[in-house]
Amino acid sequence: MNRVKGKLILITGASSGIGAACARRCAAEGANLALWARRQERLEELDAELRASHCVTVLVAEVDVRDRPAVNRAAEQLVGAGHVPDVLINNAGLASGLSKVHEGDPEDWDRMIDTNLKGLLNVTRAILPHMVARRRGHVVNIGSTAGHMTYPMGNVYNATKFGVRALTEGTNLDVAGTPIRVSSVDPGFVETEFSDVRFHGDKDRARSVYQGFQPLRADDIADAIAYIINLPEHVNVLDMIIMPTAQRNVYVVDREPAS
Ligand code: NDP
Ligand code: 8X3
Repeated sequence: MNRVKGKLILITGASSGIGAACARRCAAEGANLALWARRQERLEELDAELRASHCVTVLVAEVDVRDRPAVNRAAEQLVGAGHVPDVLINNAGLASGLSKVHEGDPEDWDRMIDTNLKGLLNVTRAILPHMVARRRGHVVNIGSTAGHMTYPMGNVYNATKFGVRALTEGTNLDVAGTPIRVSSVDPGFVETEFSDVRFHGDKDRARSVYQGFQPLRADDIADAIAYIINLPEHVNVLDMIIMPTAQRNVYVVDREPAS
């Protein structure tokens, strides 16, 4: 059943990967969209594509989730125009680097902690009060299998995603007494720009992450999110872990040997 048609869905990190796939999926179901990311030109291209193919309203804004005043301004703009999101998909996030903790670059740590944890908090703090005030809403945080199990050199990225899991559980407790739902979707390997970003643009290294097996596609995660946000109001998926079949845990993957 389609329960999102006509609703407003705010997606952070909508300029690529999972966020863009969610935007396409939600627009196809008739939802109106607010799309945030830093790359405004990517958002504008997506906006044009969605408007051409679906009869929905799309509001795009260049927002760096690390920039709390910018997040607050963008939220006030939305809410001030009467657009309180029915669903918030806290998707913006990244890994930066892959090193032993005693060899890591503190700039990478700041980038991950500021985006994955503080950025998610900034957006939640700006939007959730409006959901609480009208006693309606659903927050979907994108965590990771990296938030359930550490892997070698994952250290700080793992810590941020363990933190996202704690924030999902904590936020769910904090909205007790309201009908608001808080969910987490925790994917394993999804082939997006994620590894390009992690390896600072080293495309060969990024490609090697997904070689020899069938990783998830961003659309697979958008499907799962669409399932969760279309459930009736008395049903909340607290945490959904989704892995490629070939991935058995965070670092055990059945890979075909290179020919
Ligand atoms: P992509 O790199 O393709 O997309 C990441 C998105 O986050 C981009 O739209 C990017 O937009 C946005 N973003 C990054 N930093 C900021 C910021 N400071 N402010 C606003 N937006 C930002 O990767 P994915 O789609 O794979 O990643 C989406 C989420 O999924 C992340 O939270 C990631 O941790 C999580 N995840 C990914 C997995 C994977 O294997 N790919 C597995 C498990 C979880 P822009 O650069 O334009 O700002
Ligand atoms: C992204 C998946 O395993 O590369 O969260 O950390 S992993």
